[in-house]
Amino acid sequence: MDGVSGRALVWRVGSRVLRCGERTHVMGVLNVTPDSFSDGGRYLDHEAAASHGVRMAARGADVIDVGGESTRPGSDPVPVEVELDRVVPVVKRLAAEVDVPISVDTRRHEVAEAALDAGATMVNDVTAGRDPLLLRAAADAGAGLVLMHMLGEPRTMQDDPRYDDVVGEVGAFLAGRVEAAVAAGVAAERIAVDPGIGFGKTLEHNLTLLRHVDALFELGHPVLVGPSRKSFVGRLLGDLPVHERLEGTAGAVAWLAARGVHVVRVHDVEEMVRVVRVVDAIAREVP
Ligand code: HH2
Repeated sequence: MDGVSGRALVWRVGSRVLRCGERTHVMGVLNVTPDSFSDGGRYLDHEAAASHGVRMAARGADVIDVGGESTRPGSDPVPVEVELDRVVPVVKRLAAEVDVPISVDTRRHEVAEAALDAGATMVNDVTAGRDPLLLRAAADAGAGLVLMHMLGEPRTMQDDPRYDDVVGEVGAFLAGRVEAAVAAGVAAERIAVDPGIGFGKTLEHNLTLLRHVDALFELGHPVLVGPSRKSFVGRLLGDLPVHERLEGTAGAVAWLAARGVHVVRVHDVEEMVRVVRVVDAIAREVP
């Protein structure tokens, strides 16, 4: 199957090597925010956040992604001090308590630097390194780096997004951002790419990107996709609210795993680990 042709792909993250061509890896989402679209307010307390991170690792997450700023459509940026206060203590606790890489979901170099100092070994940037100092911070730390496509800003990104060829444009953007990251000193084998489901895309754009996700394998980097509980799932199921999108998310995750996508970013770790284990067993030959 073409979709699994990236079998040999590895992703270097700090001192670890994720063999993400061999099976679908699962990144668990930990939002330390009051306003994230699906779990806002649940893990704002550091204790609750850290316990949830530990639970996700125990349930099979390969990476825990800690974020302190919602980037949902219409959201406003939070002050950097607020983001630091939310994220850094949780990263520090988790880095000491779990044996999987901790990622920081941020677009700011100050937060990336502080989280990397606190024990994170990956930076997940929804702006794909718009802040050049963030790329430098990732390079200096030898961190893994996720470069995601977004059209515009969270505040306005869903106001009539347009593309002539969404798959081609997203792919070309990501190729350009990989070049920028490498120019800033990030080793190529530390970089993963993400089409940014829901970030400046209509329902049809999201579906087209998912349908043709294997086109991104040509970039030669691990491909990470975050379909979890997103509005396209709700829309397809008669406007289901966010907490009723588990099965729809499972459908998208199963599709991505069957295509050979390397990492899925999800909220419901236990359930989605079960989904990818079954799909991987069917779709992938044991090496
Ligand atoms: N989606 C969200 C946030 N960060 N990072 C990557 N690489 N890919 C994604 O698809 C992605 C992401 C949005 O989801 P969530 O974190 O649950 O919501 P919020 O931004 O409201 O905190």
